[in-house]
Amino acid sequence: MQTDYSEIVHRLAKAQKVVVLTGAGISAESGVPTFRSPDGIWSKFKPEELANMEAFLRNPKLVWEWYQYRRRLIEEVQPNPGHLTLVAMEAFFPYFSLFTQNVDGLHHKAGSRCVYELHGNIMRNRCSRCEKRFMHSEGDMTEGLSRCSCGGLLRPDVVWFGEMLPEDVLSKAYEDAQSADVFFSIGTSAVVYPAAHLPILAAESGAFVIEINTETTAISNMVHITLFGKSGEILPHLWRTFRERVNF
Ligand code: BV8
Ligand code: ZN
Repeated sequence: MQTDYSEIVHRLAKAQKVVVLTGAGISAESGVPTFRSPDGIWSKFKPEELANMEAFLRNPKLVWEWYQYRRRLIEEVQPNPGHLTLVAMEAFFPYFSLFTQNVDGLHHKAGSRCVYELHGNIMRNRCSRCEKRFMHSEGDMTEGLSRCSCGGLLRPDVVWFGEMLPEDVLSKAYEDAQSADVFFSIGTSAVVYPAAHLPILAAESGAFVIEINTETTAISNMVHITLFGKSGEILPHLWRTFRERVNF
């Protein structure tokens, strides 16, 4: 069934500002398991058991092993056509920004420049006292608690539950969501806040909101269009259609 992209093409053709939010779904076709799908990485554990400071202090070995497992997996994967299409879109629009909840670094690896990491990056560790960052290969630790030279506890440089998102990134995200002409929500179940608030804020502020997902989500009833399917297939197809229509 041929999807009718005419409304989307029309909106994109006159858009000055295009803003994108991505979640784990955009990396699924690269082989990175999502969080909440049945075979997702949280199917065995609950986020509360792993992605928070209390769990880390209670069982640092388990949490480090979970991150090391994910890091080894992510080091082997490549961006997929969904990531690559967003790189092409960034080059086309007068203003384009990409906010990702993903910590896998695949947007950077694909070549996106205007990427903001809402939840940090799994390939870095951070000192919980002086905030110094280390690439994770430096002094890997899966045993116990390791410390920075300042004595602070080292931890993965990601945002855990109950932790604030990077202030500068979050305020930029709110600013862009409120002023976008077109807002894409791609591959996210839209259950984790404050990131999940961005498409809602965009819709409330007058943006045309397009969701791309393999299933309905918590925001499907409030976006303008949901394109059901894999982002690695829909994005390249949509972009090809757009370029033909505006013969760009
Ligand atoms: C904060 C980093 C406050 C670590 C992550 C009750 C109500 C509302 C909010 C809360 C609440 N109780 C607690 C909260 C706050 C909490 C929250 O939102 N909880 C939720 C679960 C209810 N939020 C927080 O704690 C945040 N901080 O609020 O601080 C505060 C205030 C004052 C002072 C101090 C603090 C911090 C949230 C960040 C947590 N960190 N990750 C790590 O990765 O290890 S969250 C984690 O979930 C990832 O970042 C992930 O990106 C994010 C969202 O998940 P998704 O990306 O959407 O992935 P998911 O698997 O869920 O969905 C994938 C989707 O893709 C699916 O829809 C699927 O259908 C689709 N899909 C699959 N394949 C494809 C596809 N789509 C397209 N193509 C495909 N091929
Ligand atoms: Zn330190």
